[in-house]
Amino acid sequence: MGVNLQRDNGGMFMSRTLQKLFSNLVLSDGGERGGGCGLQATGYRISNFEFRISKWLPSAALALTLALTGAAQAQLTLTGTNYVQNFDSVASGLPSGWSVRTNATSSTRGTAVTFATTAAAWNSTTGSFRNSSSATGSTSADASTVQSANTNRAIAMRQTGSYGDPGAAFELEIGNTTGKNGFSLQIKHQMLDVQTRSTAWSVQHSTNGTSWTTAGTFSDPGAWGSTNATYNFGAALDNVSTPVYIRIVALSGSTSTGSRDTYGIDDFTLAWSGTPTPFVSATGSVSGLFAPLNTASEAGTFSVSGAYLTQNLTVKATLAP
Ligand SMILES: [Ca+2]
Ligand SMILES: [Ca+2]
Repeated sequence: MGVNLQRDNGGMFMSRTLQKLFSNLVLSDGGERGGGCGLQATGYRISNFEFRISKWLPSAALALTLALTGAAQAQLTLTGTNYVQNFDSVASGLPSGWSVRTNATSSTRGTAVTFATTAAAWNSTTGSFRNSSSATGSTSADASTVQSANTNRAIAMRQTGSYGDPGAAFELEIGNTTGKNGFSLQIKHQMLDVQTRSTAWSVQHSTNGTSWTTAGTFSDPGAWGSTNATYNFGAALDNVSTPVYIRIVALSGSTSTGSRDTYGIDDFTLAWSGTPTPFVSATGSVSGLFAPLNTASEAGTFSVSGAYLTQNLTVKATLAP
């Protein structure tokens, strides 16, 4: 958000706007001389200053949103208080922000690969990411025709010795989390075709695509069906102005021998808290500056900082009588 520096009444000094977006707002310029934010008066004594929230600038906010959208159309834009993805429309393609990848590692996102939108049977051994019937409300004995007809879909993948083992990843890219905090994820891990090999699927998050934090790992249960899991991301994804990534990834090669499972995810539900309370703080003081009439006073220096600001911050100098 921006900062307005305003003089209380009349005069010629200090009427400017600094723009520094997002949190950790610090005024580091603004004085006619000296460092920091200098207040300079002519013929007046500056007795105090105060902070107050000034008008919001909708045009600035709008421009920011458009710029982010234009930069990467594949990103998901968060609205409201949660994001629920049931994947029931994947016959038309992956939802906004989602990609499926191979060759992902602990420090890379890997390479986006094709998602097969045509419904595939759970036991299809073709190495692929694909549109599958969800395990929720189904039974392991469902024929492929029943699976295809099921309106409850999931996104799934089958690893092979040359495809996605290791390095398969389901990834969601979010444009930003500005003004949002306290993220948590609920997801259904689905074991859709039980085979003898085992793959561990890690739930990870990142704010840069290269440094990833593991929130939890889903180990092969060895049994068909859906498993609910919840992951708390702490403050790691709070109020981030740049893209945020969440993925379910096979970081290590499968263990044991024989065939590989078909694994999928469904009902990906991301929740967050409301906008955190804005706060401002100040260090330094500009009180007690004094100069004869028509003579510049000493420059006073102070700094203002804040976080989670949703409106401009106005710094106001009040002149003593
Ligand atoms: Ca579904
Ligand atoms: Ca297995």
